[in-house]
Amino acid sequence: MPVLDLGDLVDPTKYHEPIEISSEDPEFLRQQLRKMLCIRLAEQQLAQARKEGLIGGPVHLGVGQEAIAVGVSACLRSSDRVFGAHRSHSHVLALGSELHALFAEVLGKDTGLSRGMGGSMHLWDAPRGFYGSVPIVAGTVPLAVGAGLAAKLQGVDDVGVSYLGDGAVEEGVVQESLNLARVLGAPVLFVVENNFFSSHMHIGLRQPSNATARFAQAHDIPFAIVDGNDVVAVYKAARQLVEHARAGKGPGFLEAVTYRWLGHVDWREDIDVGVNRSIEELQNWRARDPVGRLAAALEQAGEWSPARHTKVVEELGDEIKLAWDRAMTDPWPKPEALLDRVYACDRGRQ
Ligand SMILES: Cc1ncc(C[n+]2csc(CCOP(=O)(O)OP(=O)(O)O)c2C)c(N)n1
Ligand SMILES: [Mg+2]
Repeated sequence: MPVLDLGDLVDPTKYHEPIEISSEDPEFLRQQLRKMLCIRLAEQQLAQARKEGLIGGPVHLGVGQEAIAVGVSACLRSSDRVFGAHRSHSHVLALGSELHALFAEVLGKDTGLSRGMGGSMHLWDAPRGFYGSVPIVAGTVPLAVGAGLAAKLQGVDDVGVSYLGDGAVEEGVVQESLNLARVLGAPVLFVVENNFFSSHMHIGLRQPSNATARFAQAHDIPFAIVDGNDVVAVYKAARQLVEHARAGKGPGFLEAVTYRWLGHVDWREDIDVGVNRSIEELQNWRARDPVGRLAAALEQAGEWSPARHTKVVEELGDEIKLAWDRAMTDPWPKPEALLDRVYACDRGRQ
């Protein structure tokens, strides 16, 4: 059998055209566009603030990858159990977390998602279905399997969701998680955001194939490979796999091919340090913009306009400014919170 491969999805000169939207309701698509724009602008705010030295810890930004979290979240409900990792701002915002609570967390403030105890890489918003992100690569993957299995044992049709990167797939625990999920029939969706890089190393130097879905194939888990910069493609594929899991048929695996416009961490583009990462490649990926391609498709269908786009960007800009300014003036956690919350975050929020 030939080794699975991503085909022309890896060619950054392709897929620049407007996405195919005829199957979806325009109002739904406008909501998806607004969400992607909100995530983009929020992360650009974080990039700028980090550059200005206003944020103490590192921030891993996913600018350019917004369609994945937005498309997947459109298939989820707040009783599902979602887990992320070091690059998870989009995951929480797509589930509906407040901008202010995210910003406050990144700043280490008492009002943050993890009450200022975690920063950018330790997010938590269980009321909206987000059970946590941690910087240990692949650390939350088995937790998502456990959470999905718990739903099954509880007799509810909620699902676990594990966002992970192409680098994370190389951790042994991911193979164990895939195997366990399949053998126990755990309702869990593995979502690989394949942006080709693990820190600065390209997948071509790490793996014999660029397709991580071959691990799903090896574990007999149904999978889909999609253009991760096409929110409709992500949504449709995720919906099918989530429905499969909710119906008690076991796990699914979605490989979404994408690219991060910024470097591994913080605001720089890292075109000078990345192996195989050139300015030409970056420019081509910028042209495969998930936001621009949906906006263009809606415009072609007469459902969007440049004036409307500008208005939404302005509205979101105001929302972001308000949330940021509030987070900046919020209080720090009190020192005793260290003993109270770090090992009992749930209790702290009750
Ligand atoms: C167990 C572990 N090993 C190494 C690291 C250092 N590290 C942080 S992020 C990262 C790359 C992860 O790549 P990927 O999973 O593809 O996610 P991406 O950064 O591309 O979103 C590495 C190696 C870590 N945090 N944890
Ligand atoms: Mg990666």
